[in-house]
Amino acid sequence: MGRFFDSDKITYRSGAKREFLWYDPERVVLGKTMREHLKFAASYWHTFVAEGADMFGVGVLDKKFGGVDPFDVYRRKAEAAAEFMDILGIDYYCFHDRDIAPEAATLAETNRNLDELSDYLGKVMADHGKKLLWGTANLFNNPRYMHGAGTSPSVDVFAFAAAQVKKALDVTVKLGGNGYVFWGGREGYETLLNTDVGLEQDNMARLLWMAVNYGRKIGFKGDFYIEPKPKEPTKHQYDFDAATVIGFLQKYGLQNEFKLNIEANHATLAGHTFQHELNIARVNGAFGSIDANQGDLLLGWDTDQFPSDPYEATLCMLEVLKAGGFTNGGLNFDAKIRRGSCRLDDMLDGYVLGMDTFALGLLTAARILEDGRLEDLRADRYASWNGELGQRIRSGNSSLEELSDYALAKGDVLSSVESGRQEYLEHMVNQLLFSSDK
Ligand code: XLS
Ligand code: NI
Ligand code: NI
Repeated sequence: MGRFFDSDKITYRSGAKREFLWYDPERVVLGKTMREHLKFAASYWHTFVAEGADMFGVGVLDKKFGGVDPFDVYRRKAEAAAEFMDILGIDYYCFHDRDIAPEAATLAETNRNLDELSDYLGKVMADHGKKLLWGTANLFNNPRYMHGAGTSPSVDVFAFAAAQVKKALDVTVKLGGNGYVFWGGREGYETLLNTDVGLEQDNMARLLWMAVNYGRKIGFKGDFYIEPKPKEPTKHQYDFDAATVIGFLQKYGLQNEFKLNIEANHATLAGHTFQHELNIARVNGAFGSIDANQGDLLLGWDTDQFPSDPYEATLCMLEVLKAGGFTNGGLNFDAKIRRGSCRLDDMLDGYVLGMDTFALGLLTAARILEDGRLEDLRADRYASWNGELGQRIRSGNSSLEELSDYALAKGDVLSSVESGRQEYLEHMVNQLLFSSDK
């Protein structure tokens, strides 16, 4: 029994009331342990800060963890976080600056709070062998950011945001962070009637460049990420989806400085699958990290549920494996329990659900790759591109004239079109997912 959570360490098939059924951390899959593959992280904001309030009601969970004065509450959050991660065997955590220390009346005072409490957090996490996957600045909560931060019409607000990013980078580096995330909470617009999109996007890129230059100057060796999201809280967010962000990065010459942090629920809000977003990131060399959660297709907002769908997790892990696995990134549960799950220990069930869902996903994705049929079929489908004509087009040595002559000589090409065999492939995935000899 812990100090904060009523649970012993949760392990693989222990028979205890909470156990992992698939997540066996030291099991080796395709040459690496499951723990190394999955690199699970706990999100500080959902897990140790948010108390379950929504637009219609107050919180239902007490996350003061017995603390009374404000600093004591934040210190206890750090201790509770380490205990929670120990129980689950989670190695990494992620935070916003404002999750770990309270904002004060002036920026100087706020920064002092952050210095003191991040020292404490760093010490607690180091004592427990926990590592920082990424840090970020909360540039969306405070009213000053109502019109945006890096895209605010006010240069003063832009400057304040820049100061906050500087400090958040300092803290991330101090705590040994492997990454730094930009999620553009209010970087978007409500109406074009009052918005200068061109200037706002240029300014956002300026802030990103400043962050890169400063981060590298102070010795940040990790990855910078952008986390795409199409809407909420603003009607239209500039970082709509992976493709939009990649185009933005290229326009401003930032493509070698940033990777993407792909969130499942943001993908579905953009009208894409999680797999699609990961795939677009991967094929553009921008795969970085993952915010693991799950939306509800009947609801139009970021419900941030714990992932429970092994099929989705399989398709996700297939992309991760094909990207060569995580380097600085990992699998951060940007997820919260439902408001009706009103006991602190319900959070353990949420994480067990999410971790086991991704363990199943990893095991099945590895089976798909080992089985080889899916990859072979895909390769076959494109085999003509390895032929003489295909090679010439690929090397840039063909022309419309040449291809016109070729097509005219053929007369028609319908006979060269093969079946896509979608149903066969879907059945195969089910077979690999559910066959008993896993
Ligand atoms: C909100 C985002 C946020 C980021 C971090 O929708 O997912 O939680 O991950 O600022
Ligand atoms: Ni997120
Ligand atoms: Ni989100």
